[in-house]
Amino acid sequence: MIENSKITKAVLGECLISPGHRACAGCGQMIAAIAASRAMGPDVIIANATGCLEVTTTPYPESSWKVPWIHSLFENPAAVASGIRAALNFKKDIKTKVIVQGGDGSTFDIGLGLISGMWERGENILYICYDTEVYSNTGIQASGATPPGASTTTTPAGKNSIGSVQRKKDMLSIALAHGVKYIAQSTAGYPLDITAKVRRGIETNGPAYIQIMSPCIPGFGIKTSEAMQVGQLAVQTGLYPLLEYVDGQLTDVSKIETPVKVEEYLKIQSRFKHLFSTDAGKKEIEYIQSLADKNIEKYGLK
Ligand SMILES: Cc1ncc(C[n+]2csc(CCOP(=O)(O)OP(=O)(O)O)c2C)c(N)n1
Repeated sequence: MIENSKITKAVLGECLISPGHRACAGCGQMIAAIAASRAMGPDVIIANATGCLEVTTTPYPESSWKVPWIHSLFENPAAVASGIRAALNFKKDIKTKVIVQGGDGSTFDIGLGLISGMWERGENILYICYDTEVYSNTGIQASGATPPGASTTTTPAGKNSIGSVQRKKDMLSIALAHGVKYIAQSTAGYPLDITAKVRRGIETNGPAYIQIMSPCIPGFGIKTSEAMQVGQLAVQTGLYPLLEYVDGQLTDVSKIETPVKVEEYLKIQSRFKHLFSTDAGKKEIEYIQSLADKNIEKYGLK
């Protein structure tokens, strides 16, 4: 169903996360982070935002990470990474790569100003956003990445509510507007695609941004076995295409032979369950289908 030459070209390196972490069973973010880490190699320093990935891998004084890793605040890993990069540059160390990891709350919302500064300065830093489409760590609150129609603890579905009425912020366009050299999108449904893209991001001499949809078991309301399937359906519907931009040009998209209808993606997630029982919900499903159709058109996915 998915044609992507990159998927078969990933070179799997060592996984940098030890098995002893505390993420939920089947966590999509952990699947994505493990796949990302396989592209990083040993010469790397990671600045991590507050969020599930930080909390589940580094309960003080333990760490699951096999590489230097620093946590500061929810909002400032981009600035911390800038400082690390500046220190490495001063030491003439260009071999060591600097990576930021953050959730969508950190990336789309609270850390955005400092990310903007980092990109404005054109720094040689790879930023990876694990997009769970909510603030997972603090109890599934809506973020700027929450899609329309999703029920969250701050946008609960109910008699007079169809869930979130906000539209997902277009972070890829924000990155493009900053002239970020390498921009890519992937999902936890395609770990080899993630590994291949993180490798390209690391090899980029300049700012790189990779956004990975990472299904959250409680946030999406899915079974512990379903994170990869949901990540694949997100791609196969056209809602979350696998793609790459290099120097502002769309250079790679994964084609979808026969797009899957969004209902198939929505119906296995309890955050969208309410959409199937009311007329307003059915209208919202049509709207979500129109978003997928727009992507299919915009990126030439067929
Ligand atoms: C300034 C500040 N505001 C709020 C918090 C509380 N907080 C910690 S983690 C978190 C949510 C993280 O969400 P996200 O970035 O999406 O990562 P995820 O947990 O989903 O991986 C929040 C709101 C904080 N630590 N600092």
